Amino acid sequence: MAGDLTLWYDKPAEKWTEALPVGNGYMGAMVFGGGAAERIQFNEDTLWRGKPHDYASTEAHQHLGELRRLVAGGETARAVELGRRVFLGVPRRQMPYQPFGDIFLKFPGHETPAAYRRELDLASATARVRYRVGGVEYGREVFASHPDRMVAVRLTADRPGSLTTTISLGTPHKLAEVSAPSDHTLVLRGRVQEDGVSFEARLHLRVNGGTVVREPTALAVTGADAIELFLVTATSYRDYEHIDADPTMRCDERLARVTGRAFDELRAAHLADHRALFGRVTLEVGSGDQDRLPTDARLKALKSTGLAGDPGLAALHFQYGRYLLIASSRPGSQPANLQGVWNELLDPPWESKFTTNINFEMNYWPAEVANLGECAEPMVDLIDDVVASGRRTARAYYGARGWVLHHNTDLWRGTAPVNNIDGIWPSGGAWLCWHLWERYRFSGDRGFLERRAYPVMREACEFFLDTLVEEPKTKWLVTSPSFSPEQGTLTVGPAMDMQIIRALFAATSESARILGVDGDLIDQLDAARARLAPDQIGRHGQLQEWIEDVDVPNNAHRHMSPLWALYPGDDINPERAEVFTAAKKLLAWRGDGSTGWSYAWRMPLWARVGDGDFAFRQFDGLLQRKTLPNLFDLCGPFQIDGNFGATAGVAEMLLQSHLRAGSDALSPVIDLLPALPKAWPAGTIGGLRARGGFEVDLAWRDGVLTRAVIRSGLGQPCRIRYAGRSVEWRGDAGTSIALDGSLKVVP
Ligand code: FUC
Repeated sequence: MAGDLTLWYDKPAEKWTEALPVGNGYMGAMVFGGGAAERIQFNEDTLWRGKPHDYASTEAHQHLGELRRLVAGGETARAVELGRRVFLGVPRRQMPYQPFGDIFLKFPGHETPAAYRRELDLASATARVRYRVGGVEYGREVFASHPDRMVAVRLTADRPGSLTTTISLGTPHKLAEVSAPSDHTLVLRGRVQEDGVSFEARLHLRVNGGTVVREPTALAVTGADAIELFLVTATSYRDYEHIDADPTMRCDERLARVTGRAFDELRAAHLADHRALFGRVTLEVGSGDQDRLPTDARLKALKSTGLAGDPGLAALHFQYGRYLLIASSRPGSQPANLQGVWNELLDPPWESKFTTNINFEMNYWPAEVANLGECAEPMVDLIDDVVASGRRTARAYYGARGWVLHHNTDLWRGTAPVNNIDGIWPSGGAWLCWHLWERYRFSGDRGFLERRAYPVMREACEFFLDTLVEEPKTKWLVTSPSFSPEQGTLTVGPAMDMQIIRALFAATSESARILGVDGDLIDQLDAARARLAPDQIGRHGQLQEWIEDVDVPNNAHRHMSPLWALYPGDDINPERAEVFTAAKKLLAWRGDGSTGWSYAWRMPLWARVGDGDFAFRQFDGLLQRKTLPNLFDLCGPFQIDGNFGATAGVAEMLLQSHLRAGSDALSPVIDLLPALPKAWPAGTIGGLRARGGFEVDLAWRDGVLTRAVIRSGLGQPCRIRYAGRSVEWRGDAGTSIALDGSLKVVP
């Protein structure tokens, strides 16, 4: 039915990519739902290979001059050879995120369950399984509680004494062992490597009725009425420079909070916590016959109906992105990595780290607009770490002040270039700064700007003030050496760098003005900004990706780097008509997506140029071609960025607030339904956020806005626009205004 936010299936998951994810920010778990054999694979976000380590090569700086000379002189092959030899991190690859372990449950006789259903209910963040065997209905319920930092499992049967199962723990790690110290505890203890992170998981068992027999590494329960399991995990990770915490003590503490409390009480705490975040945003864009199908069948049916034929699935996918962010990124946890918090592989694709030339940032695109601002806190914390390690890299590679982060970081907060020469790209940290500035623009939180954002942005600026070089022909200031992610070869001043640095300098200078500090720096930034290589329009009328006009028409590369200033940036907009038109040309050249995230990036980009139908086409492509049965996004393999990017993309189709009504950063132009696709003629969205502390609810019919409610959180002025009309509004903090489709005030 419409609005039912449930993924469901009529058979167990066979593969990991069919299992259903739960998470509490720190821990993730994948529920398979097998009849005779249940597997719940779990993770903890601080379990990584490696140990505290600085990847910066201390000799790199000696070669910077030569590298720059080779790049500037067009001696690319030699530059590439030198770059690879002397300018990459040590070692060249960062460390991978690790799986933790598995809970296994065996149910003899349950090989052919009847009336089977497994589901993930997004509104309650609960995975459930139910089926019948021999006239008994069996149920399982799994949730990951953020307030109690554990995963809870409850097994039930509708006839007393019917639950018989063997419970064990497993792990893919070699240096680990499982024990059963009591008839209500299983312990998994180990290390990732001899000198690396140590870990412990504790599974606590509570049974109603029946008997428990302790085996060397398992607990066998016979004839119980109900069984409850509580899983806590811990590692020795304290921060990126220390791995000396005691996982046993941590497990003791975590378990002590849980063991004395009733399941219902723990569940109530979980529900209250989850609903407070998840319930802030609602979306309805219609319903159809496919609402009645299991989720995997729904995905397959798209081949004949397209996503337009299943609007309920679009809404489900949008909310799934919000669900996944809540489950993988909470204050105090690690941020969502390439796989969020879910990973079963010792060698996951791209090490499942934080890739900053698009993927990591995309994870956080929905945070502010989709009303989950606090879920972005782990990203802000990570930024503080990479400022510290990035200072060392700035010195070691460039002899510069400030801090730099290249195109990847990991648990150890590596900031040096890694992997290959495309890692020699200095703008990852500056892109992260954009998120700090945007967080201020959405929240208006001056304390955040002063204490968290501005100091970090100022130091990022210092790095570029020290390292930008003058391009000899044009005299523009450019980055060197650099790379346009992940195309071409070593270069200077690719459009993306210049756009990100322009945005950084502008935001930092404006922040300094708001805070009334650093007058000299403001002057320096404004002067340098005026000399940065500008957005250029090439001979085909396209926005140029590089300083030279060498773009190849219809290059459909997955990366949309030169369109950064169109989205997520805001500098390319209809007020700069020529550049805006050139950006559209390049966007059209890029065509449809390829990887999941590249479909997802095209969604907000097309929304920014007002083409809801083409944005929708990318959403459709993402779901038809790059989505797994559990609605996880595919890059090639599973990679979560496309889930988050699509959620941000849908928001961007329905509401935008990039421009300003005047000069104040907190006084936005709020565009209502700027890119509504024909596929969604009627619908409602509630609770999206606009910059300046606003919250917006919209309703439309026959493709036309019928009602908008805008609530002001900060008392800032705004201009509200729709279909060629606009109205100015300034309401006190806490007040709201309701408008009809002609923007007339209505009750
Ligand atoms: C970038 C992308 C790849 C992949 C990787 C994690 O390098 O170009 O497609 O997403 O990150």
